[in-house]
Amino acid sequence: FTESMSAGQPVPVEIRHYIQDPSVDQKSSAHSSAKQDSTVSTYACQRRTTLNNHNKIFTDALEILAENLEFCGDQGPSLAFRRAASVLKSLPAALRRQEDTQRLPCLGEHSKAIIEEIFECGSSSRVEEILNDERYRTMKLFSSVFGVGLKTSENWFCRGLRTFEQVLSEPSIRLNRMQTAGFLFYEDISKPVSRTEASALKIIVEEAVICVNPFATVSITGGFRRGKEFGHDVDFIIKTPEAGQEDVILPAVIERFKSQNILLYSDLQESTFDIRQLPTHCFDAMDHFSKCFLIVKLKCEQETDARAARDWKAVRVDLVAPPLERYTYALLGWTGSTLFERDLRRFARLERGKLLDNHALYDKATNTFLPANTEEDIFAHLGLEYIEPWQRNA
Ligand code: DCT
Ligand code: MG
Repeated sequence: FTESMSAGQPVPVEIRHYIQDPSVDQKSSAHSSAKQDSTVSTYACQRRTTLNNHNKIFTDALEILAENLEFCGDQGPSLAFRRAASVLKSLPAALRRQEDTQRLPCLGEHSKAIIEEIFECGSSSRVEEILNDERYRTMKLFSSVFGVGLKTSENWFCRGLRTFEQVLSEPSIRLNRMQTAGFLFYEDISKPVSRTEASALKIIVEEAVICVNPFATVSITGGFRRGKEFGHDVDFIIKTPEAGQEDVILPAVIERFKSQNILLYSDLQESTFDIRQLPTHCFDAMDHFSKCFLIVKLKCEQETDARAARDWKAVRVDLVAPPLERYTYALLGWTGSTLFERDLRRFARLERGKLLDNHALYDKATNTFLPANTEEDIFAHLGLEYIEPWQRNA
């Protein structure tokens, strides 16, 4: 951990947890003023985090530090910075002075030092250094390609590669199908998808789904459900009216997109869901539902690229089709944000002795699965105040 930091840089200390009595009513955290900061919960699922971030100057800096640590494989310390940023995102106002950080949870010495420097100089020298760092810049570039993860990015970096041109002209590199599509459509899919584009896609997905099953419904999930104006993809969850129909729907949607000549890439992952294997104890892994990762053509009004002379834009779309009785857990999981979900699961396990994932909620004390028809039911089982999707931007 120490070695991963550049020489001479302060080292983040272990993040302090100001674990609260979970039975304490968290109502005040939603409207906390600086005076009430001691009530800010250490769990993101007990904070209301809208997109109205009053502390962007600090959270951007902390998230760059987190990202850089992720690129170095230091997941633990990275998470500490993500948590620190998340706490600041939930505050009802901007920090005004360094002392405002005193009673906030999840802010370690290192995060506080970064905030202090930003107060004093307007920016953090460590962050500036990272932004100019060759490894950071290259990892950021390579991992921005669909299908290129951190391992592959690091491999390419360690081999001395620095640009897409170098990667693509390196004879020993064999791209897989996903990476090939990632490079082919890079220009389009690296651009943010707008809410308007997401709504246009919803109509296309709905039309295809209804052709297969007129009673199935499509809902937007992920960042757009949390109210974001832009996303890196569009996530949809499909609800089928009867159990057992979820397995046929995605292959049929893919076939329909093919016949409409709008499918540019598809990776269908068939369901590996087995109710007998619940509860899972692996909460960070992908869920077992039928899902697909697509790149589709979305018709645009105006021609975006005169040279390409095309009237469409390539867009990344994810579809998930859980069994009907798993729908609520899947919807909650796919709505995110990632940190919000992580803390919901952590809270369930540590504070309530329950296991939550995208498939189910399990009570270890009674060895039973807890039923839920709505997301509100799940929050209620956990003894949490309901947090609306637009307040889950932790
Ligand atoms: N998720 C999940 N299980 C998976 C994959 C994703 O629970 N196997 C959750 C985490 C967040 C949500 O689904 C959507 O994922 P992303 O699209 O990566 O995140 P986002 O919040 O929608 O961000 P963006 O706006 O960039 O798309
Ligand atoms: Mg998304």
